[in-house]
Amino acid sequence: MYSLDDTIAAIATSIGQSGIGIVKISGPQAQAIGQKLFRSARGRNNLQPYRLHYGQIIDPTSQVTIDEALIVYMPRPHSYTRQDVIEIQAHGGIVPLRRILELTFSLGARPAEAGEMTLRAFLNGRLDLAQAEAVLDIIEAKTDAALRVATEQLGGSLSAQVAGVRLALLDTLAFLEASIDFVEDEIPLQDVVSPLTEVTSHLEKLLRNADSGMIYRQGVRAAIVGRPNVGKSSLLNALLRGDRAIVTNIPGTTRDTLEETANVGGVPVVLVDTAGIRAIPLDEVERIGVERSEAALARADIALMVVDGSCPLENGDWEIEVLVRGKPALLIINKNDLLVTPDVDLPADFLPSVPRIRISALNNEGIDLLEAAIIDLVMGGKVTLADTPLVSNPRHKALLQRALEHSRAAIIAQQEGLSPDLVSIDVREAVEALGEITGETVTEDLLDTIFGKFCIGK
Ligand SMILES: Nc1nc2c(ncn2[C@@H]2O[C@H](COP(=O)(O)OP(=O)(O)OP(=O)(O)O)[C@@H](O)[C@H]2O)c(=O)[nH]1
Ligand SMILES: [Mg+2]
Repeated sequence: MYSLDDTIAAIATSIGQSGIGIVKISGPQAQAIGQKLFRSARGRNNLQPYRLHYGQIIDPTSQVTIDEALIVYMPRPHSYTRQDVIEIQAHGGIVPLRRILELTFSLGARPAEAGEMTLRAFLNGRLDLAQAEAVLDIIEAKTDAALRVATEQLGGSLSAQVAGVRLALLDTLAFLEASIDFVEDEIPLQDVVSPLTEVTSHLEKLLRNADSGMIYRQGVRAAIVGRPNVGKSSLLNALLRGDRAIVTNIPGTTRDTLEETANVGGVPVVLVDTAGIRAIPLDEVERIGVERSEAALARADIALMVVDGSCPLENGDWEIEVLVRGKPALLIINKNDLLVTPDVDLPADFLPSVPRIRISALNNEGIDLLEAAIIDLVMGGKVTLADTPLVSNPRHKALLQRALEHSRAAIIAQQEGLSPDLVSIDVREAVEALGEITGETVTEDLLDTIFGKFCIGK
């Protein structure tokens, strides 16, 4: 079992060179340790709660000064972990921060494990599990939209909905269990089907938004494919609004795949620029590059297929078309600026029913339309950052689905007139699945997996 009795310490800021860095101590001995290694500039060493004290960090045995620092003492329960917490703001170099951390160890703290501060916040009831997971999502957010989804989850929007549904299920469960033990006329009859139906429609509503939520949180991979020289690297640069990839008029410029994350309407899109695919590569390097392009296409969630709109399709385009078929894709007709007869359409059987967007990567024309088309493609036309909280975590989605399946099974069992103990089995399963989202029912293994993904010091 986890221990909350010992005192843990860690560097809470990232390791490197920065203006300041923070060492954080949490646990019963935090205040004593803070007191021992701090010497106030005003000569008073008494750490008053929630006040920023200015002074020096000193090695208590040698009296050597380690750094100039600010220190704050946050007594329990009004701290991140709901334990006594000391935060030391020192200069953000590796050496001073390590020295301060080692001092805390010599005074009785032990190194915090990854995510252990947040784990303590969870174990002490300050955050539920979904909120704790949101902390990591905030740290890892790659776009404003991802950040918004995560802060809402940290604020408890998802937890509140899950708790509400779980409560309704518990109510039904209580009735079912009571009817197992008593004959029917001893307890007031209660409708089972309609509250369960309400539960299923609530869960369906939450699940409806899960895919877009996960896309905001995790992003998508998009492979940019096409013949040599059609403008794939130019497109990558246009979407990144920068000069990331080398662009030349020599076919075969890009020889290896290149990845960059672009913010497309709030969705983190990992763009993979690939070597132009041609059936007979010039040399060994290009042959390997082409293999990598095909592998990148296979791994991607969506394909952005680029063709040169200033000339008719070539055999090479058709060869790539075969590789793209069946994948969610956009057909990007580039070099629109060179178009002599702009409305000559490509054959309808070239990537049939794939949306076509004309752009000029060179002049940045049509890039906003392309971005809208990418969003449409990955969100399936339904972009939702609206009222229902966005389920953005695959773990939550799987548990909501499990709860939904068991709720549906319980409705069927009830309608078929099965005995209350049989109906209650499914209701209980649904309750447990929801409890795993917020952490009422969790195993130590699950907590290890979740908090193991955090950084040390968080
Ligand atoms: N006129 C015009 N030229 C373009 C456009 N997009 C790209 N080009 C030019 O086409 C040439 C090839 O562009 P790249 O972006 O390197 O093409 P690529 O598909 O990455 O080529 P490889 O890496 O060789 O497969 C360069 O000379 C670009 O300036 C466009 O929209 N209009
Ligand atoms: Mg290129």
